[in-house]
Amino acid sequence: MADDTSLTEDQIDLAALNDDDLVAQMHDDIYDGLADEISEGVRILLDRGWEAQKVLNTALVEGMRIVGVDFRDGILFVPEVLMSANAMKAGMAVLQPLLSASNAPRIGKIVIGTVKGDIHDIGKNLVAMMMEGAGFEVVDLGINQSVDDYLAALEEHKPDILGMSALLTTTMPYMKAVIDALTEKGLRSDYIVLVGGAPVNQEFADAIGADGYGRDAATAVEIALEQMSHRQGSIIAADV
Ligand code: B1M
Repeated sequence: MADDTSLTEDQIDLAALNDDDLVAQMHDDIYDGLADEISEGVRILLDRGWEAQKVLNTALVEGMRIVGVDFRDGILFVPEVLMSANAMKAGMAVLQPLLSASNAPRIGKIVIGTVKGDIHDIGKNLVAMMMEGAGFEVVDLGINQSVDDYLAALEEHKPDILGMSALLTTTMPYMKAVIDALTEKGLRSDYIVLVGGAPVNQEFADAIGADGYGRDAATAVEIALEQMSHRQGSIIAADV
């Protein structure tokens, strides 16, 4: 009798699923924190000709959105959501070379980090990858960055853009503390300040004096490019 010994009874053959069922299964696998299955699902979709961006948004980001709803409603707890985050990161690792690959000439440099008190880094990592893909040199400071950390990094790396991410309503005001510190030191106009994260919006960005707000990673790149062209335009104008 022919028998497929490569799969145990409760394992699903992801490659045998059609696109819609595979994406639905990947949402479940993110929910259940199954990193290996997510890496495999991402590879299958790419092999089927899906664009990296479509895999990211349809399979991964949407899966995480569902996790967020049950986290909010007290159905999922921190340890489970951490596993979901690991699964999401496993999928992002497969996509990373595609999202950050760039033939574009180096456009500028961005220093990016998640603000103090906040350890969420998935969205910030995505922004960093896509900035690289657009031709930016990216210095990723990681999470939980204090005013002093940002100032030291700006001094060391001399970027064009400072990017800050915050995922908590309690940490987003910290972005203003960083901008205020730049202003106090007379450094504010040296950098384009770009902010983002789930609770942040344009109104908040305007209120704290940021130069730009990115709703998502793709928009963040658009805004960064737009701001860079203004900046380069003004540098050229000042030179003549
Ligand atoms: Co947290 N968490 N979490 N969490 N967590 C949220 C943010 C929350 C909305 C969940 C909920 O209640 N529905 C809620 C915040 C509520 C609020 O403040 N209003 C919340 C909470 C409460 C908490 C804790 C306080 C829970 C607790 O301990 N009781 C705790 C806080 C820890 C801390 O930071 N001090 C906590 C912990 C965690 C985990 C560690 C378990 C884990 C993080 C793991 C990690 O990041 N390595 C986690 C996760 C995973 C989430 C959710 C479920 C998913 C976040 C995510 O990765 N989304 C989240 C629910 C949600 O957001 N719906 C939630 C996917 C990602 C691609 O999207 O990060 O929004 P996002 O990034 C997007 C855009 O926002 C934008 O582009 C990205 C890509 O498109 N963007 C930028 C982001 N940064 C940008 C910067 C830019 C421009 C655009 O320019 C520089």
